[in-house]
Amino acid sequence: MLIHNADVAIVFNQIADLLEIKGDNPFRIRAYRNAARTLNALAFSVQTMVAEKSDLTELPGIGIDLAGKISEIVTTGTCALREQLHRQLPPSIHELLTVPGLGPKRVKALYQQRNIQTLDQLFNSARNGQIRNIPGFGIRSEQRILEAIRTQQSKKKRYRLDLAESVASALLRYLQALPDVKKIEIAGSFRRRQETVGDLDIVISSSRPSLVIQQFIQFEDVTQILAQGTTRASVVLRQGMQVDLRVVASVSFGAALYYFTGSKAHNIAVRVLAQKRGLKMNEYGVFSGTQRIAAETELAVFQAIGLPYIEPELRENRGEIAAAQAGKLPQLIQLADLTGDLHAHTKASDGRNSLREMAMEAKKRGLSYLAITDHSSSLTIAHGLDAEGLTRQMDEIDQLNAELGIKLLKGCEVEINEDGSLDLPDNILERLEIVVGAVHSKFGLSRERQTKRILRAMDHPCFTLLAHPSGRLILEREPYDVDMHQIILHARQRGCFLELNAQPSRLDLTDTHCMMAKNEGVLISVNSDAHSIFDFDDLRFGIAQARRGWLEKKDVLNTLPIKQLLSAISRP
Ligand code: DGT
Ligand code: CA
Ligand code: CA
Repeated sequence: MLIHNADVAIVFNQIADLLEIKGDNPFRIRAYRNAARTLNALAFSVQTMVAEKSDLTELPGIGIDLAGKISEIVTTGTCALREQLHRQLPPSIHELLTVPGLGPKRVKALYQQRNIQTLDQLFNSARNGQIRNIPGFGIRSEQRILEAIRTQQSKKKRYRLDLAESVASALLRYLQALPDVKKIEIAGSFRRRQETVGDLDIVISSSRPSLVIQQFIQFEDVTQILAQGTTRASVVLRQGMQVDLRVVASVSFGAALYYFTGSKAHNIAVRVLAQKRGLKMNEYGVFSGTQRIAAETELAVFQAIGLPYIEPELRENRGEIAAAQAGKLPQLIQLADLTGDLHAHTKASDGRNSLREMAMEAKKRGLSYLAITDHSSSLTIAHGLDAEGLTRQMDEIDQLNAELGIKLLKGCEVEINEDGSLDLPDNILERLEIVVGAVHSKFGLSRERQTKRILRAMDHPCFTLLAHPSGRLILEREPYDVDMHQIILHARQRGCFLELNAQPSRLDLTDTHCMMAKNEGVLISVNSDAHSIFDFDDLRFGIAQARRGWLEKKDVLNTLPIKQLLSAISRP
């Protein structure tokens, strides 16, 4: 795991904040802050120093204790002291630190004098005039807090990608039908296929921009016009989502599309690169002096600054620019690369279609195998199958396999019990071709116990792959606390696999964990987790997420032809 000096500095500043809120010794707090500053200013990597066993105490302001903390952080990725402090304070206290103008001193006063622990409590107290009398605060700072929380909340509202898609589609159809709209593309996080989007950014080319703007704001779902000019407008739709529109001339469509696709961090890094080549770039093009040398297509823009085309999903400034320069961009996986799907349900548990219907649909979509993985019995809300039910289903699969022309694999989505054991007897597990282990209970275990639980489940010789490894539901439920790096390393050691669940409410693994698995050489299975024949549609969301995680065809288990797949998942 690559850990930068800045990462260590962040941990030290967090520790200093937490110590300060607790009212710890000011000298100790200052030592952490100074150490963070030292680390940020350092020209060489402390992780390398630790690896080379250099003496960290030779760095200014770093004593034996801090040196120990640094090596702890660069080797484990975390710090026991920080976790301990987190446990001693309310878990939501860090929310308060995100409010502009609230540092640890003020958070300490709010917490200790008014017992304010969450943003909601802060907001309500401020609204009720209960902040102004705390020493160090006044009516003005009370108002500033209210304003800051309001803007933070309006900024924070995000939408799941699939919901954004459904909102966008009607608007897109309306705009595409306008005679003055030449090219149109939704840019921003939507085009980068981020799992959630804050707003939609639409780029249009037209020779009559103000007319297009007029028509845009007349769209039936527009409920509020935030801004309107001759080439741009921002509106709010009935569903609450903001849409920013830019209308440009055809000659600069590529430059505008590139700019508004972002991400901002990517744009900034690319602009620096252009500057190094003596070029200027913005949403109107790439310029050499006053001469525009590229703008019409994205590809032309990339070429003008000496780069190959970089796919939108990669544009997050996570190394894609260096990879592009080195000719080492990944050949990203595509939906058509999938040869099968290793996680699907039928009416036998909580699915809506029969085994035959699911099989026929998967075949229709060009898949050559489908694992049937209904729930095991302890998941009663999903009417899980017991040993007898599974045996019946296996017989049915044998019959269909002889008839349908798509290979059905005998599987089960097996509950991982709290102690890491699996929820089916061994003699049944041994008869299954694929065992998809899943956590659906006890989300609140400590990081250590939750990680142990999953590692132990993977130790079972029949375990094939870990379903939705983090358990999160996007914008609804946080992931449970686990050490994903350790899980990935264990998967490699055990020869098992991790799922990228394609449901747009899950998209679990996350993009960065996909990247981590790839770097550690663990294959990912992009699965629909279909509960009806329509859910195979979700595979494209899974593929988008996989692409954001830099995955190539070779990194994905279910791109293998059936024969190789069976040998990859077979038990030793
Ligand atoms: P979102 O809407 O929060 O999901 O994320 P984005 O990436 O769609 O961000 P948004 O809507 O604020 O802006 C769209 C794109 O415009 C962004 O990805 C990059 C570009 N952009 C916006 N602000 C800046 C800026 O200050 N500098 C640069 N270089 N690009 C920017
Ligand atoms: Ca956006
Ligand atoms: Ca925007």
